[in-house]
Amino acid sequence: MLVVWGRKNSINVQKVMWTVGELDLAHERKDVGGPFGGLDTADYGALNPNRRIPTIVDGDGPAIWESHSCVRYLAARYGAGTLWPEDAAARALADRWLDWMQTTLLPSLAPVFIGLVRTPAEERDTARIERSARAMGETWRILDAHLEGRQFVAADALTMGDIAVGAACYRYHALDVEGLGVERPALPHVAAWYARLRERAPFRTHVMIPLS
Ligand SMILES: N[C@@H](CCC(=O)N[C@@H](CS)C(=O)NCC(=O)O)C(=O)O
Repeated sequence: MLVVWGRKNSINVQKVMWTVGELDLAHERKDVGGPFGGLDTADYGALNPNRRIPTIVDGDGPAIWESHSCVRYLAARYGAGTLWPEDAAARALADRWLDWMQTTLLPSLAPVFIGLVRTPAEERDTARIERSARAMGETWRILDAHLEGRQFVAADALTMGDIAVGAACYRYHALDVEGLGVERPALPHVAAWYARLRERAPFRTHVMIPLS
């Protein structure tokens, strides 16, 4: 049995759960982290010395942590030819968007998300949030240009490359839904791709979860 540790409103857990859902894998998810606690126990530290979520263990396999390593493992093991493109060049296209999310998109999303969602209104640095939102808009434009003429980031169908940027895209849009809107540039190709993601039941179930 596959076991996933992590509360369901963590973006990093959502990437893993969306992957689990796409692959229709039998699993058990354990609520740890955030209000559930449980990351400071000796047992959890033995699984994941970073004391972060997610962590997964698949049957007798080792503990795997780092959300993108979890996504890659599940895609490689259970999604060869679908989430995990078998051709090395095609796979590199998917892989690079996983890395891009971690190294480029996330650093630009985090100050906006933390500033608006995790900071009480009276403590918000509005000028900094607006500056960060403009910079983040420029980052999204890179993905928007890439998606022109494409259905998904690396192929005509969903691959692991869509997972991390798709989870981030929900957060980007969910800020509006929760009345915390930020200025966004026109992103027509991201919008069309995001509409395609929203057609998928595992995306709606595991990613489209209220932020607060
Ligand atoms: N680079 C790690 C980051 C993991 C991380 O920072 N997870 C956050 C949740 S999104 C966490 O564990 N926070 C502590 C908590 O939820 O209690 C990954 O991608 O898995």
